[in-house]
Amino acid sequence: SNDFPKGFKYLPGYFSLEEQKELVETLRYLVKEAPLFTPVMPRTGKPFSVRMTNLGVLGWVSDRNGYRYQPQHPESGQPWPEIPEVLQSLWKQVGECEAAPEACLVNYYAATAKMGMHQDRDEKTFEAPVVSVSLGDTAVFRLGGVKRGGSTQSLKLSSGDVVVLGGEARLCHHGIDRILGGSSSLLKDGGRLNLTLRRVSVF
Ligand code: MD3
Ligand code: FE
Repeated sequence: SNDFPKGFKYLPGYFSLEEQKELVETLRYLVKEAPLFTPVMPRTGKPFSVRMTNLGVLGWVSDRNGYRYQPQHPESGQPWPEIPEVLQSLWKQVGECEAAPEACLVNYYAATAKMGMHQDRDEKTFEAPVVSVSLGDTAVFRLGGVKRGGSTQSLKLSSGDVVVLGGEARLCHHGIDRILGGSSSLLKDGGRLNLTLRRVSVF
């Protein structure tokens, strides 16, 4: 169907093109400080096709030992850079959460990258929403239910779109089926950036 789960808010075109360009410039600087790394699956060590980094006091990592949040970059050992003001402000405006975000996971998708269906369950609280920002090439996003194996729907996420995953939607299965390579010229080398702002600790 075309109905979103309760707590799923889709805000297409939330950021103007000028705002997107400014955000990309900010991210270019921050990603120099905390370079993208290639996470690997727990136990198997199979690499993700998505590259990642984080901003904030905690960042999500995956390595042979498991998934977890940690305060430092896994390769440099340095603390993650702070979450920039524009994203703190976004969280205040759409996050419906008293507490500040602790983590901003930055996912970079080359045109061939994808992300399998999963739930986000590594946080200590599911009370706070996840707020997602898409930049660059359009993604074909798949949204399922809280239980795995149920019906799913597909939605295109374009540059400047914001999605808020609160309430029931917070624990819905989701993934990225494919990237529409060349659909945006925002990123000089193509591909897609997705930012997810999160609360990790109980507040
Ligand atoms: C629905 N990221 O980082 S963003 C992730 O485009 C992740 O990079 C995808 O899945 C991406 O974990 C999807 C939209 C999104 C983010 C979190 C969700 C949808 C969600 C959490 C629960 C339900
Ligand atoms: Fe996710």
